[in-house]
Amino acid sequence: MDHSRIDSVRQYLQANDLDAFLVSDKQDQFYLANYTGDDGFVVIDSSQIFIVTDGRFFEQIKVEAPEASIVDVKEQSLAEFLCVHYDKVAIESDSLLTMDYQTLLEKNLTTVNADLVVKLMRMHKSTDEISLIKKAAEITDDVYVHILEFIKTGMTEIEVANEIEAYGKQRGAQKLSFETIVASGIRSSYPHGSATDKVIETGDVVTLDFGFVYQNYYSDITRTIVMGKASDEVKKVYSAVLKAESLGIRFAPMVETFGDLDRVIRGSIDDSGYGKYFMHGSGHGLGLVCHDYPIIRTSNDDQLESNIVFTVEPGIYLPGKFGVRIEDDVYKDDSGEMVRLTNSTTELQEI
Ligand SMILES: [Mn+2]
Repeated sequence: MDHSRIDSVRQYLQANDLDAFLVSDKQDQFYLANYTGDDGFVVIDSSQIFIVTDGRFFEQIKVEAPEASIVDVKEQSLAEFLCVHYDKVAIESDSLLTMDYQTLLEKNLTTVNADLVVKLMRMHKSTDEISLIKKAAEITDDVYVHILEFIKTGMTEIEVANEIEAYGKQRGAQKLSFETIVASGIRSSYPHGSATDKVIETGDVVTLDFGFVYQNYYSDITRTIVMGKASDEVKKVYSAVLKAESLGIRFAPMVETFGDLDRVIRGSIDDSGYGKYFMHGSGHGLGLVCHDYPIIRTSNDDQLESNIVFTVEPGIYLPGKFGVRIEDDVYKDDSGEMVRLTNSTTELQEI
């Protein structure tokens, strides 16, 4: 259990004149209380930590969170527990059932939405957290080197995805960050084309987007390759995406907010003439989930501070033709330098 994190929550409670904090998000429960049970709630007040759950998790709690007091939901529901002990509670809506929430309202408990309180804490990574993300990212780099050797025309996308997944797990990954994307030919113009039984053919552009989890921390990488020789149009689009990505990483220490970073990346794609074919955010935070806070889009005003790990992932998708996306995991260190956690080559690979 991380006391400085618990203290931050208690400072928030005090500053806002609240009695307790209901943690419903699973990753927040792990982050604050080291609890990994897939059912239950963590409640933090000014002096105690409670875990409200059922008997399946009691033994686990004794090991993971020995300082927490267990509340058996069979004896007292979450709503009853909160109403008996508190008047004003900060709640995370993430995994709170509407039914539980309604009971809280009926019992006249005052609630304050606190969805972003822990998410914002989680945004800044400790040295230990960064080294775990780096381990996860190193697995993706190893997989990419391997897959460049492995992939051949005549294989299906699913065969390639299976190899990516098996190799990553062999390298020590706990699980996949998300369902592996292998999108070839016209399918590469779908920003999120999961692998299918389509056969990879000569001339296909292939988008590989995958990631692995290492000790609960996520990585996420995308590379786009060509089977055979790249056409002039593919080369042109590829260099436009690569330029935008490199520019984003280079300028990140000089911009103020994540919105500014999005404008730099988007501006670069616009300048290359492909602006309308880049229809998603230019990156996202990375941590205990793959799409962590913040989402990097023009409207985001969060300061681009040091030790926030995030992805930079511009893409250009030409409908009916092909698509290119390049994605890396990075952060700004305390001296203001950008550090890359994924280090796979970004040079266009013609296989
Ligand atoms: Mn991503």
